Amino acid sequence: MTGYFDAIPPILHEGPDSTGDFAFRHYDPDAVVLGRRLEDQLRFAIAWWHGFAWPGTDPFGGPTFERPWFGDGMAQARAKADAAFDLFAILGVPYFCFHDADIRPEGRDFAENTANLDAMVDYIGQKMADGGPRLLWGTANLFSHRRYMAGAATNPDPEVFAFAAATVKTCLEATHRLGGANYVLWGGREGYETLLNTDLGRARAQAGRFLAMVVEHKHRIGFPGTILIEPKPQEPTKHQFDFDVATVYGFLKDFGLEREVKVNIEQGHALLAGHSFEHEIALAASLGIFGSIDMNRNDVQSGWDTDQFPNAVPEVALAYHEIIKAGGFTTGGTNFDAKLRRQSLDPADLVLAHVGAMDVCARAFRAAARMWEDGAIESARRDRYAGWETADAQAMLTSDLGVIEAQVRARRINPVPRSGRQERLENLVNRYV
Ligand code: XUL
Ligand code: CO
Repeated sequence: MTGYFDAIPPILHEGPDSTGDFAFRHYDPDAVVLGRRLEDQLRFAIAWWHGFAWPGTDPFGGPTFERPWFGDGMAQARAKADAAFDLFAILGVPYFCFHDADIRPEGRDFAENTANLDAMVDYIGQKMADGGPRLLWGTANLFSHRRYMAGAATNPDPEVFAFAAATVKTCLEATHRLGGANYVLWGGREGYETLLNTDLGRARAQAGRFLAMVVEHKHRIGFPGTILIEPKPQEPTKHQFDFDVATVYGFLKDFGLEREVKVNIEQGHALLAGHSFEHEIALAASLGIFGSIDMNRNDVQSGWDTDQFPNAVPEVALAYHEIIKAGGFTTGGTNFDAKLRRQSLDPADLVLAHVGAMDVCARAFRAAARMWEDGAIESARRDRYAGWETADAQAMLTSDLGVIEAQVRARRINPVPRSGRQERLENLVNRYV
């Protein structure tokens, strides 16, 4: 132990009546829900970048956090990893996620970046071997360094494309070495600020080839995990190419990658795209590309990505209901891509943010599971589409407009509108959450 979280005990499940702050009320990892342990259903992961690398800056102010591991050297990177594994142990989370830039110091060039990364992967690998948590996903930070200001794969400069491709190769290999379950690509700068200096078609083709090369390399090295794209409509770039799940699916189809790549859906990104979280999950599942989730929430009034810890059980329950319907997680999980508010300075704040989020998710998952087991929503959905189960309705889908017109005339079809029963269904959900 580093001593940073010294005053804080391991968090245990004490049940809903517990009065302590440092306790789970709803998250009992060993409780069996829908035939699996809750830990295996939810597959919680902690995000290295928000928890340990982010210093509390905002567009108007500098760092507010003073973590003892802040600094540029390898010793600081190791101290950061030590603190991270202390937090993982206190919370008992089964997974973590990282970008290369979160775990290693920035080097002067590609060779130094890679050497730093390799050394930190060795260090983290040893800590994992001691019974620590596993890696849900690794990724490359292709958006913070100034070389990426005009994009990585989509950059007008082929040397930036090369640097990014070489970097992803090293990060995919690092993820493989650590036994990662997935590899994520979030294209934060893969888009543009102004069309006046942008060749859209060329940039999109570069991104398609880049992704295909990542998939080819995955197979070359035998990485068994899933490649995931994380959609987001804007921020930091004004127009991002991976706008939402539907856009990503069109992109994957275009480059023949729809069976190779799935999506990591983030709650805040869904809202920025004008969708609900559950819409994005349900759509991805129906297209066969649902992979994993980044669990957070946005401030509903602010209109940007505030990455707050989840705290609304009804919202989270609807998201998990769609995940349960999709058959649950396979390689994916629930990654807390969420950060503290910048006034939350204490080590305890970092612990309690995760305790609350894990409890909200557990409570929501249990509610969603009850809703699923009772068939509350699903049977109402089935009833609404029951007309399509008849032979006539099915036959219509393989006929043509002329045949259908003849039937409308012969059978004097004259549809009678039926209630969508939205309020009744909302009342029903409220009985569970
Ligand atoms: C940014 C975001 C990223 C990705 C990984 O909004 O969500 O942290 O999750 O690059
Ligand atoms: Co994210």
